Amino acid sequence: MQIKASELILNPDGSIYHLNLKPNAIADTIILVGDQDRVDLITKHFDSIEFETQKREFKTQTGTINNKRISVISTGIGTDNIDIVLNELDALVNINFETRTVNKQLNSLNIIRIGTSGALQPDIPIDSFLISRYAIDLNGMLHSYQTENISNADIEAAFVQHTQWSATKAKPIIIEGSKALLSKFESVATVKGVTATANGFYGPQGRVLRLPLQDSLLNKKIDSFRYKNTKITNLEMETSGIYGLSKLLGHNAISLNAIIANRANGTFSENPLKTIENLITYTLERI
Ligand code: R1P
Repeated sequence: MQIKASELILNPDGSIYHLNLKPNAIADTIILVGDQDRVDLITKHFDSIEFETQKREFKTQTGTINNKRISVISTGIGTDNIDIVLNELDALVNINFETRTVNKQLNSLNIIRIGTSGALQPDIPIDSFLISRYAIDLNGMLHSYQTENISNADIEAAFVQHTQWSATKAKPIIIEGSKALLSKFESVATVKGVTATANGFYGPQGRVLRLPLQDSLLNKKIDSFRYKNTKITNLEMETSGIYGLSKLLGHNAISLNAIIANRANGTFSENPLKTIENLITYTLERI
């Protein structure tokens, strides 16, 4: 079936609408970052850069390090942007832009997020590296898709009950990251965790500046949630969207978090840039 021009939108040069990329411009291994300035922080380690483009917050550089071709793409903030990035990346490798049809043979990407995040548990040190074994989607974006086969109903029900999750908010969904990529990137230098993905930075992550929260105890309830010795370790704004859409589309994804804040004890890294640079080096050594 042909995908209409209003659904698969291409720019006049044949590149995909937001990412501004043509199919051969991306590698099979993709590093996603939130901040567009982080793209150069990563590719400065590359041996060569063959291509770069930017539209809005979506900046891409594709290059080579140790004979491995990698694309680094900034997503901006939030799972609304992740919806754009994951769908357009998948289109680049699985849809023929000439015929506007889905390829018979589907390709699978390896997607690695290098992000920043705040820890929720007091024992997770500032400046540590946390790998998300699972993501818990608190933001609702994935509910636009059919998620029955990627969710974990038992843990989700326990979480909803423990937190007395408001029925006016999107139902949380718990999604597992890629086991293969987890074992590739975990080491004694990493903490394994469950990453909660919120749909905002302030209220949705329990921060109060001037506005009172719908549930002022929610962060405490998230902190104290336990399921078979598993606890929720950190909060950020992209991982569940990446895990959910990667699973649905047949890609492998893992999220590596530089812990630059600890929400449980109110501390913030003295040198967050150094922690991010250390996580970049750690990731590139194992990729
Ligand atoms: C909020 O300041 C942003 O920082 C975190 C959050 O997920 C959100 O995107 O990640 P990045 O540093 O990767 O953008």
